[in-house]
Amino acid sequence: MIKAETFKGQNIAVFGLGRTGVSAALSLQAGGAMVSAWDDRSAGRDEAAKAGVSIVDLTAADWDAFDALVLSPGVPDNLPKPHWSAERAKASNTPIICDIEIFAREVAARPEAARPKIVAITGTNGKSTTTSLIGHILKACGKDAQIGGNIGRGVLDLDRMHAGTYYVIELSSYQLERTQSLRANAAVFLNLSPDHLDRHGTLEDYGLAKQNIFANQTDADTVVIGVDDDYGTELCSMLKAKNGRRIVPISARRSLGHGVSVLDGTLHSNLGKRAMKVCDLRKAKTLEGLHNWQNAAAAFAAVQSLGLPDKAIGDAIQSFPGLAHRMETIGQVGKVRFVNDSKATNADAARQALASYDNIYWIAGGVEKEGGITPLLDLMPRVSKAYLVGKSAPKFSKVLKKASVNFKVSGQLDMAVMCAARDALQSDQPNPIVLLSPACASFDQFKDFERRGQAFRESVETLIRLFEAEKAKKANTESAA
Ligand code: UMA
Repeated sequence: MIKAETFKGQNIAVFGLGRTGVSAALSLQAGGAMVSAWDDRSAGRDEAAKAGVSIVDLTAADWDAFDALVLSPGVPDNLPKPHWSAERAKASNTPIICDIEIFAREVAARPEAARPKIVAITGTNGKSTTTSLIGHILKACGKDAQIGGNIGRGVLDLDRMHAGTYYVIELSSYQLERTQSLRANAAVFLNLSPDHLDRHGTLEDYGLAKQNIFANQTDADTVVIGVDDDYGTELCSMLKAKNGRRIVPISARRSLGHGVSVLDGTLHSNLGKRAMKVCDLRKAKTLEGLHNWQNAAAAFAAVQSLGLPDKAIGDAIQSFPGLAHRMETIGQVGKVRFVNDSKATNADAARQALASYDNIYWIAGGVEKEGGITPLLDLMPRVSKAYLVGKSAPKFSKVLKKASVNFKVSGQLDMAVMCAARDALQSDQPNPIVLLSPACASFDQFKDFERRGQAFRESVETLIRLFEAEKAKKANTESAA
């Protein structure tokens, strides 16, 4: 755990006692702050109390006494409707921050020579793969890499910092909009497409929240920026015009005069005096598809800027074991492969998986994002049948019906897995894929996409056990006969 010593003696309200709130409260308490923590759910409060968090009823607290409110990223302070704790904070002029801001202040408080290195990653899609890949490369090169933020462990839950630590932090717009002090040695901005608009209102404001990742960078620091979408191209030009730091464009679609690009599967670095081939990404089986090639280019550019050697980075990219919940093969029943892409919480992310396979038995739905699944209709020839789950089912049914796509409303995920597996097994198609790639958030049925992916995994594992038991029974009967 990182002790938040910069808040020593301060009176801090912490609202939301999920992963962020509990780790922030414990870190602040360990650093000597007076913490008053609360959650709307009594179960959340009870669990946090058991972990040692100081629970105080914030509905009845004197908000003028607080120096800051640490508000969990999933709790809105403005759109779609400010949470009551945010309203109380605003009314008493209490600054609203998040755990990333606390972390950033801890880093900034250390003498320059004792500071860890920070690699921060944002973008609408690809953040988690890029974050994990960067962590993997650093570890493979013998560095003490700590991976967290919007992925896995909350940032204050990571191991204590020292000068040799590399913190690789995935950052969501929810976190970045409450972060002012972060200085990233390498900041990666992958792409931007409509997402989380209920919270940010417009694409412009969503993008501006994400641009906080560059705040406080100096000319010793690096910006890595994806230029395969218009937003990234414009942002790159704007940052270049501003100057003041190294800017490395990356692309999986075109050659770049200066930057890192992937051409026909080969990763090229054009950063030094001459262009060089780094590695053949077609050999990296966990990094299939153009989107993953862009992630690999981003990871290369980020760690290269920290002084790691090109050859070692290339070797490490090829040994990347892949990411859970992202086009992750869970197992096989007969000819049917089951792929968990629960991380695909919007249409853009689901497009990547749908474009990678044929004969798809597609499980989709949940809390729909702007545009729903309409942008995916061009990929429907690859879908043999869709299985709709969650809140979006009635709307998605209409879209699929109009597009003459074969579908069924399954409601719950386990039911969808069962029906999709049965249909895929009974089909006469070669290598069918049961794909969970929801194109939706999970919050109507699960706590987050990770629990949704876990539930998919459990359903598939149950099916595999049943299938194996059935096979063994058949073999026994046959040998007895
Ligand atoms: N709560 C209330 N009242 C409310 C709303 C929430 O009391 O009106 C409480 C809940 O009871 C719960 C807590 O707030 O106890 C949940 O807070 P949270 O939603 O911020 O969840 P955390 O567990 O703190 O997880 C957050 C991130 N979640 C979100 O941003 C929604 C996690 O990202 C992140 O891994 C974690 O912090 C650690 O940093 C998840 C995510 O889905 C993976 N992120 C979104 C995405 O990637 O699209 C942004």
